[in-house]
Amino acid sequence: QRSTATFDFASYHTIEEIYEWMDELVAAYPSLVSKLEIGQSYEKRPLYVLKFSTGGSGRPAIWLDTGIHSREWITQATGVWTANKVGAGDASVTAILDSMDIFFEIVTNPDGFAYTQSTNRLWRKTRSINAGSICVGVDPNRNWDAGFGGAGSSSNPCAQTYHGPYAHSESEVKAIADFILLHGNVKAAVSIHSYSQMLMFPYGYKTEAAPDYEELNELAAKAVQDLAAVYGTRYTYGSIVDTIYEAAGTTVDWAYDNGVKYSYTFELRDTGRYGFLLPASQIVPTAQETWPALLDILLHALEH
Ligand code: ING
Ligand code: ZN
Repeated sequence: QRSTATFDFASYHTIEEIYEWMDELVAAYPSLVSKLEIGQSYEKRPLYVLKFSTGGSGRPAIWLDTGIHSREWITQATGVWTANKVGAGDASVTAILDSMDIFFEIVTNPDGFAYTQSTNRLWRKTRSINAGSICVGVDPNRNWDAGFGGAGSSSNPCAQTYHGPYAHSESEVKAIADFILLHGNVKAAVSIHSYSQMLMFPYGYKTEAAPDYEELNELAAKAVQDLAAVYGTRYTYGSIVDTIYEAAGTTVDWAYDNGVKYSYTFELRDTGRYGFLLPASQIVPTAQETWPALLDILLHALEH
């Protein structure tokens, strides 16, 4: 197949290369994969979502996103590898695709991603202009309507965790929120970040345990065990607030509070040696080890 034959999954790619690869994936597996545009970024780039579906109508769905923080390059790269794996119809996903659709946004913050390639490799936020400030951008993982503006987010436009002027002010965030609400039957949402080697679930905006804490925690334990079985990479897991820190306005808290029971967020490799500048030699191993953990979550969502 064209896309699998010529694309180098072991390298980091530009936004143009990734967009081109998406079209090749659709061309290679047209009966399974299609490309939707769910909106536009602040700088008017398209917000593309790959849809994997074997048919049916109104099927339950899985939402996956990578790259909402633009500098976390291992996530978009893992997204490409993973979407290819799903597209190629790996036997492990057949059962899922028999009854569920998968929606995958790989370049979730395209303006930020372009900026990491042109100007500042460590850019995290969106690129929206903040009225009354010389500082640019909003943290798209603090902009969601879930404890918006609370602890672990900043009201300072110059901060890396600036929550923005109001919830869903960022078109990149609003497009996903609208998509998930309009769809109405999203069973699992997995939002992929780096780095720290963690698998987390709600809540981040409050210390209270989620109503489904026991089930989410057990599933996380299994997922990190299966991840470690591949290359011995150790992940910690638990609620966001217990595992990393209090953080208001995050993707998975919003998803959970809006009916997506299996809402998880990964922090991929590493634990800080290379941090955001993870060598390209680690792309494929990172994606390979993440795959069984992701499958655990998807299969659990399928069965429950
Ligand atoms: N860290 C995340 C951050 O947004 C996180 C940690 C992820 C918190 C998901 C809450 C939910 O601060 C990175 N590296 O982005
Ligand atoms: Zn992040």
